[in-house]
Amino acid sequence: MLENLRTSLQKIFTRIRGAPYIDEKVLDEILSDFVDSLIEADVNVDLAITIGERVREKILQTKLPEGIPLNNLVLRVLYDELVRLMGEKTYRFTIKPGKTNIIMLIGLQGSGKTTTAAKLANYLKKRGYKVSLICADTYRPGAYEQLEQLAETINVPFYGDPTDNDPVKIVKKGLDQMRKLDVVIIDTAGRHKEEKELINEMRKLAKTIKPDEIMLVVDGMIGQRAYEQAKAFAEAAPVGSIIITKLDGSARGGGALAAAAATNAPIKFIGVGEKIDDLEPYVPQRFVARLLGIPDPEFFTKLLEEVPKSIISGKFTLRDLLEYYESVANKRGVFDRIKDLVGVGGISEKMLKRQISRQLAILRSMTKKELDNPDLLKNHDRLERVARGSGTSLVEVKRLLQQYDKMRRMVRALMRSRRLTKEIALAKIMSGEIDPNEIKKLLKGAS
Ligand SMILES: Nc1nc2c(ncn2[C@@H]2O[C@H](COP(=O)(O)OP(=O)(O)OP(=O)(O)O)[C@@H](O)[C@H]2O)c(=O)[nH]1
Ligand SMILES: [Mg+2]
Repeated sequence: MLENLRTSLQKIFTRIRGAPYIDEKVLDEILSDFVDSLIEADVNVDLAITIGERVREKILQTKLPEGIPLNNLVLRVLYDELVRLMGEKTYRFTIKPGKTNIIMLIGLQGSGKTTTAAKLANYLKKRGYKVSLICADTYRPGAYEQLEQLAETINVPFYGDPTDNDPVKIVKKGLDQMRKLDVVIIDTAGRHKEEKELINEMRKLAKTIKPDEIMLVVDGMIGQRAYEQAKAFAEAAPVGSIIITKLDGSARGGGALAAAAATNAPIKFIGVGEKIDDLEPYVPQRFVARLLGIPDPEFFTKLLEEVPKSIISGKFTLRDLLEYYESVANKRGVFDRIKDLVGVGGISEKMLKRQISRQLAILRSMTKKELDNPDLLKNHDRLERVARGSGTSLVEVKRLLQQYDKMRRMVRALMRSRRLTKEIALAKIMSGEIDPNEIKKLLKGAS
């Protein structure tokens, strides 16, 4: 679906999510790519530029809630603006109970009316409605057979008369036969904007048949021209809603959706392929979320929610370090990592193990109060007591405290930037999952 737009937007989003640090320069690069991707999807150029400027302003003016990284704000603002561009409101297609709902499809030649009529019939049939199809296209050769065949495929009643060239008469006869059904879908002849005759015929059909809903079928490949087209049809007939087709793979589908949304006409369905099942109700939030590669729109609405204080204000104490050492000290691979982190490079694993067991001894020699509140260890007597109790030296105790302080800052930076608990943050740092450069940048940004 909308392959090009999706690819470029996902690239932008991956970059935002992964960026360790977003400054104005990075933001401007991101926004420039964003605007380009909209223009490439045939969104009106002025509109795309305006959106880019609005996004920038919103990002720079919003005060970030405590503990929420700028990345989240950028993601959220871009998502909001895309949704706004693509329609925002969801218009449900409803069937009125206790009557035969008459739905008439209109649109330019080749826009996908006949295919969509069958898709819609199939969609409704699957939801338990009794549906039928009527062919009111008396112009295109083969129109009758095309719809007849589709009706057969999905096994719904069909009416048409290839010998009659008065669509109004055909539809009236068809409706007479189908009064007991829930929905009758009428497929009409494709027209050009300039063809007065066909426009008049459409008007006449609308007037005499009085459909419950006239749906305009728009080819997504026409891009932003969907705007004029929707306007022109709305002037000629009471268009109730819009269906945009061919959004699969179309380079301009995004522009078509945006343009149609700009007319304020409700877009109710989108066509996403040639097959009978390729019709979907249009929900802008879900659509945009999928474009961005995240199926759940809730992800975006939660991006700026305040993080529970318990998560980001949790203090990383010596006790956490002790518990971590005790739980993993014997696991393979952990030693190399610790070597990198605490800067005891160049020593053998045997030596490191010995060091860690000495550090464990130091930690175990601390009182509960000291483990929870390292500030107490600023006291010289306490330090001496710990060194003596653990059978180590004052120097070793001091070094451990320095290493702890470094880890504490890393853990805190990660807790804040990724909204992690201290346990998960520490585990991520220790497992090497976090790029050391990212941590360096986080520390720089935090100070
Ligand atoms: N890829 C793709 N093709 C579609 C979609 N909808 C329709 N088509 C194709 O578009 C072409 C025209 O579809 P029709 O349903 O015949 O269009 P129409 O509006 O009835 O055409 P006329 O009756 O000639 O005005 C066919 O080849 C369809 O398979 C869609 O969502 N995706
Ligand atoms: Mg047709």
